[in-house]
Amino acid sequence: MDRAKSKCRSCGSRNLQTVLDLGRTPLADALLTADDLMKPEPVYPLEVAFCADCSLVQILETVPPDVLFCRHYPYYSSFSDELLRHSRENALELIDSRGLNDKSLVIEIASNDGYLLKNFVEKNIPCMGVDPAEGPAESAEKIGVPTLCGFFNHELARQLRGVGKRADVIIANNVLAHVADINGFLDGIRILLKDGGVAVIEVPYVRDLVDNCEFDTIYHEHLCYFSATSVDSLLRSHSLYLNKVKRVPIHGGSLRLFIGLRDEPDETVTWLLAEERGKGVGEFSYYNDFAIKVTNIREGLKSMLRSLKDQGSRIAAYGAAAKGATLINYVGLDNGTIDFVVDRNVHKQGKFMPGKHIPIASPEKLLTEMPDFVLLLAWNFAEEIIRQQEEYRSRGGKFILPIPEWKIA
Ligand code: DWN
Repeated sequence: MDRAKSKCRSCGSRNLQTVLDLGRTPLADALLTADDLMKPEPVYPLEVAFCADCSLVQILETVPPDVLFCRHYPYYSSFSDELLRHSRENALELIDSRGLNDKSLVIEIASNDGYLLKNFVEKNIPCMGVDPAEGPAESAEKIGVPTLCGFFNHELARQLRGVGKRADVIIANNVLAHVADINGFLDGIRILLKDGGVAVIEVPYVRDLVDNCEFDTIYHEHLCYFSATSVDSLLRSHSLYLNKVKRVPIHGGSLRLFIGLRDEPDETVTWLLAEERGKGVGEFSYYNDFAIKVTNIREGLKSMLRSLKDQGSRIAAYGAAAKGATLINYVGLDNGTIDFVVDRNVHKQGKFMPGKHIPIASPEKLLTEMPDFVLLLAWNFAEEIIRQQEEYRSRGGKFILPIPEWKIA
């Protein structure tokens, strides 16, 4: 989709200005089997634009959701201890602050493998998950999390309300940014939320993306990159209101949005909106030099890795993450530079990275092969992963963190 024909996903404006163009890239979570390597691999434009009217940063291309979140969607939330801890903290805080009990109803949209709702099941609080990816949904059911395998939208919300379901709490983490029909999605939240209920939604924060050059978190699943300014405007157009907001470090920096049916913003909202105005987050100039910084990161990483290879070093990577696919494809790291990628998600092992077809193995391979360096593609979990790999490091192995500037850890 070229920019001239595109309309803002939130406000419909055509006043879109390109922030960064990562070219035509494969789908970040479309890991390949050995058989797939012989077949043509679909690639799609990955261009990021800023809407001058509502400040929403967004990609222009919309890949059909059933292509992105298909049967073999490989992302399972439970492979990160930090994400499990972060999610449990969120759940227990909600149970306490909202006084949830066996008469309440919690609905999570994009509930994945039950990683978060299991905390409500444990406390006998009625809950249900909604997720279109069959694998994770089956995993959730296996641990006792009732899960409806499908996409959440306005129609599903109407059906649920029609059978008397109204939620005290709706949770939707890392999904609002993924939704093509964002307007139908938010209308669905409005009709499903009980009066006095709260929707708690986490989205990657565009300021962390820009300030820390997290360009690799740009891929086709992430249609929108929110600021408090852009999300406040989007919510208001659906009679939903941002009443509290919290910056959280997960996934490279996110916003946790507390949304209600009444317009009652607290000081966290007024303060963050004012701070964003001060920083110019609602102006194109804030994003102006992002593309230049990203190009510099690419060139710096490429030449550093090339010099390591010239010295005879062997390099692997850790994390068959979606962000890892964006990085290796944009920087141009193929199996001539990266020998293999390791990941503890068993659904990814034995497959190949999109685009560069680097093989994915289990983390044990770091000790059997002892590469000199490991490029940490899952840098957002650096502490957890490096702590696990003490043995590899004690034998002299070194990690390379790729952004915002590469460094050896
Ligand atoms: O928005 C999304 C984010 C939340 O998750 C999804 N659309 C896709 C996905 O993005 P990602 O793949 O970049 O997410 P992660 O969770 O940063 O990926 C980390 C990868 O590293 C996973 O494949 C799991 C793996 N891992 C591991 O092998 N050992 C992770 C940890 C913590 C570990 O110890």
